[in-house]
Amino acid sequence: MSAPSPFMQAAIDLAASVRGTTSPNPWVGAVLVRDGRIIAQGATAPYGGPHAEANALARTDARGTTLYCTLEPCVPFPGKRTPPCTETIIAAGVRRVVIALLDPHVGGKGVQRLRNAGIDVEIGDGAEAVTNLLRPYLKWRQLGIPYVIAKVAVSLDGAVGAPAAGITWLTGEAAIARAHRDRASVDAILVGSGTVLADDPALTARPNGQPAPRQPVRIVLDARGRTDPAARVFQPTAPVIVATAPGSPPTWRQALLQRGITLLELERTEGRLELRQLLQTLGQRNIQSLIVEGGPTVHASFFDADLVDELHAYVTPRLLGSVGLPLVPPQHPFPIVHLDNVEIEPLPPDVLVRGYTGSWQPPLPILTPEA
Ligand code: AOF
Ligand code: ZN
Repeated sequence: MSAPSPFMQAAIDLAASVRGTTSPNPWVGAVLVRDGRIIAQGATAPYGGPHAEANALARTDARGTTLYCTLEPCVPFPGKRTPPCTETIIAAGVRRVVIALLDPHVGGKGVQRLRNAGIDVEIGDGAEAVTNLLRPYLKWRQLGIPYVIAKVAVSLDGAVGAPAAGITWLTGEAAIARAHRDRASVDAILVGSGTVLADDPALTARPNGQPAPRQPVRIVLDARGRTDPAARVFQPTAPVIVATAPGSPPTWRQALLQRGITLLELERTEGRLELRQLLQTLGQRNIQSLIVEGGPTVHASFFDADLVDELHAYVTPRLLGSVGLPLVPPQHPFPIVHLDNVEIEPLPPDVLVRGYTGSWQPPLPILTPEA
């Protein structure tokens, strides 16, 4: 598929700039063009606030202009929080609308409404780029479960740390900053009880060293109730969900509940927590995207259940040798994984390798709405 036009690229950049701040709304960008020049632009506000198109149109006289938007403008539906963008566009006198992608929630009705009002509508400019940008939203809309990113940090010999040698942290400043930006752009972060016991992480998003205004939900998998309710992750800086199994100690549960933590009881299959059940529950709570940060058994369980959509592997230039803890734990099933759409980002001295696993494929862009 072809590259977006420059105006659509500008709208995509706006959408990307608000990724993770609008959920469960999709992050959308819109630019208004007159005589070959951008005269106004907008991006989606946090949930409940104005949409991208409304933000762009509020800023100028839009009569006779072309509006580029990354997603199909919305139409009325029960429970809607903002005025429908189609009506705002029509009322503003826009002449032509260029849309990258249809919104599965709108299903072509927005395009139809604009065309019925006599507006020229073109669909498909930048469709591939917007599909990738909106992968979490599209998967959640299609399957009702979050888009899962597995994040790992590994040495050149595939180890995630060497506690016996006092090495629990591998990456440098640039990689840490990148990981915090990613945390700030998702709805939730998940770790296993082993990571809480070993590292006592806060699991907050701190891009540029400062806490992000919107913190991801923190999720801890703790089937047996091994974690200390006084751990840093349980401090009330962001919502916390603990997924446990039947039989974890009632006193431990009570201590967590007293801290305002949400407890989910999951079934166990062959001794392991039902992760699909967890994702369904999270999807129902409007969690569209999730970073799984480990440790190795948690990663293995997610990969083994074929629930990982994207891998972020930070590779750090050292060998941890015979004391290294392997990324793939021995005795635990772990599938072969090939990545596609691979991007490589140097974060000296580390390197980030990112790619899609293909576990879920976004639907092909629909270019013509059904009649
Ligand atoms: C747009 N532009 O920027 C976004 C859209 O409850 P509301 O009024 O906020 O509407 C939410 C729905 O609007 C959401 O489910 C999705 O289908 C669409 N999001 N639409 O025209 C935007 N964020
Ligand atoms: Zn809208």
